[in-house]
Formats: sequence, C-alpha cells, structure tokens
Amino acid sequence: VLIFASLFAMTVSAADLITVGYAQIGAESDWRTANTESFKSTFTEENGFKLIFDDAQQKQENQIKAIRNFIQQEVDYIVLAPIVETGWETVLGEAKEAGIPVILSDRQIKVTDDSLYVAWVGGNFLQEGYNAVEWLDGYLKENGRENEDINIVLLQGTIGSSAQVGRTEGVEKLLADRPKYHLLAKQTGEFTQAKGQEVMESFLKSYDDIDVVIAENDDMGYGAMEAIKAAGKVPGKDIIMISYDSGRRAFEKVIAGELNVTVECNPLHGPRVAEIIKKLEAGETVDKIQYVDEGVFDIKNAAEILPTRTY
Ligand code: GZL
Repeated sequence: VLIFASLFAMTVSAADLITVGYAQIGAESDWRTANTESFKSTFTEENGFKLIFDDAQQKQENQIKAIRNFIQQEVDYIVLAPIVETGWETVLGEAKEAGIPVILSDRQIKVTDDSLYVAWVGGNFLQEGYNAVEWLDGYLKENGRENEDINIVLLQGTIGSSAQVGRTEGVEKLLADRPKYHLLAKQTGEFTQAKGQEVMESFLKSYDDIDVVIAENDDMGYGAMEAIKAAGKVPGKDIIMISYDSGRRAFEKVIAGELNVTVECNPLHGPRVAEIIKKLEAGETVDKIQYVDEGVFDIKNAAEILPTRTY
C-alpha cells in the first residue's frame, strides 16, 4: 500500500508541476550567468515548476528551434530572452496558435501584434544610457574638467539587441546636447570580454587621445582594461572607464580603481517571472511591462554596497 501511495503521490505531483520552457541567449557574460542562475534556482520542483532550459549559444535560430521544441512538448509557458528585437513574429505566432503564453525576460522585441507575449521583465536600457552620461557630467565637474574637450569611444553590445539599442540611444541622445563630448568611434564587442579587448585594441591604434570608454557591459569593459594596460596606460586614471551590469567583479574593479562606475542592469528576473506565472495560473491579470530597480555604483558607494550583492 505504501509503495502504491508514494507512486500515486509522485504521479499526481508531477502532473501538478507547471512546465516552463526557457529559451536563454547563451553564457556570454557574468550577467547572463547570474540571469540563468536566477531562473534555475527559482523554477524548482519544490516551487511547483519543471524547467526545460535551452542555451542558444548567442544564435537567434537556436532560440527559434528551442521555442518550436517547447511547443512540441506542450509546455505550459515559454520564457524567452530574445537576443535581438526582430524576427519573432512567426515562431511566437506558432506558440499563440498552440495556446502557450510567452513571457519575455531581459531584452525586448519589436512586433506589430503585442498579444504575442503576455509580459516583459527587464532593465530600462534607455535610462541606463542616460545614467552613464549623467555620471560622467558629475565626475568631470568634481575633477575640475567640465570645460575640457572629452574624447569618448563606445563598445556596443550585440547590435540589434534592445540592451544595445537602448543604451546607445541614451548615450548618443545626451552626447548630442554636450558639445564638449566627442564620440570618436563606436563598435560592437558582442557583450564578450575577448571581443571587447579586440575592439579596444583597434580603437587605441586609431586614437591616442581617448579620455573615456563607455562599454555596454562590464565584460567588454574588462577586455578594454587589458588592451589599455597593454598600451601602457592606466584604466580608471588615464582613461575613464564606464560600463554596465554591476556584477560582483565590477564592484571589485571599482574598488580597485580600474573601473570608475558600473551602471546596474539587474539580472534577477527569475522570481519576477515566477510571480507572473503564478498570477496567470490564478486567473489574475499582470502588468505588460515590468522594469526592475537599478542603481549606479562608483568609488563613493561600491565598498559599502558590495556585501549586500547577491550576484
Ligand atoms: C541586459 C542584457 C545584456 C547584459 C550583458 O539586460 O541583455 O546581455 O548587459 C548580457 O552582459 O550579455
């Protein structure tokens, strides 16, 4: 009787689990690793979920294949971190046809029919762009350099990703109002440390008067630091370093003085998406657009805040 009862309980509980297919972009950065961990530690069986995880190796076609797989497996929900903003209508139309709700995490998509997804959770990329330039204004003023001509290079993320689109737009919009700031060059480093180093090496060969690097994630910033040191300059001193994400390593670089500021983009979307699913399961409505809270961390607050960080 005991064996039957426990088998029955397992069968019932397996049937009760909410199955979630998660089409993740890849493992290109510390941020992505923390984002994945946030989902894997939230979507557990004890929390009532069965998570089917797919790593697309930074390729949109792999994400599309994963979504088709999830549809075949008749998952209850699909979560997508869309690598770029376009190219999703067809496959999300297939999910809609199959009656599977789609929740977007992290980056956004451009679609004419926004019923193709139920909700989006992520960072305010445009505001993050503004945050970087507004921090630079304050830093230069504090250092008596507000009247200097300032030469800037921009290491962009994956072109066409909403993180890149928003951050670049925010930076360029404010630079346009600041005649003293000169954007010498911008180029994608694909959000990776290796590519960031490579692009910074080429920038340093082209320009010997770079004052500021804005890297659209910390990992490309770390690569740029290596290139700057190899060129005999001191990152954080000879060249002001600004980057995005605010992972633990970035805090350590700020405290060491190699990174002047990290603009936060919170990766902990797991609990937020789980909350959305639980609400949908209960027949409740959910907000379509849900921004996560984000800060700006520099030498003034990094040491005090680092102990409170979870990623
Ligand atoms: C931002 C996210 C970006 C991070 C990068 O929400 O999409 O992708 O800034 C990551 O580190 O690769």
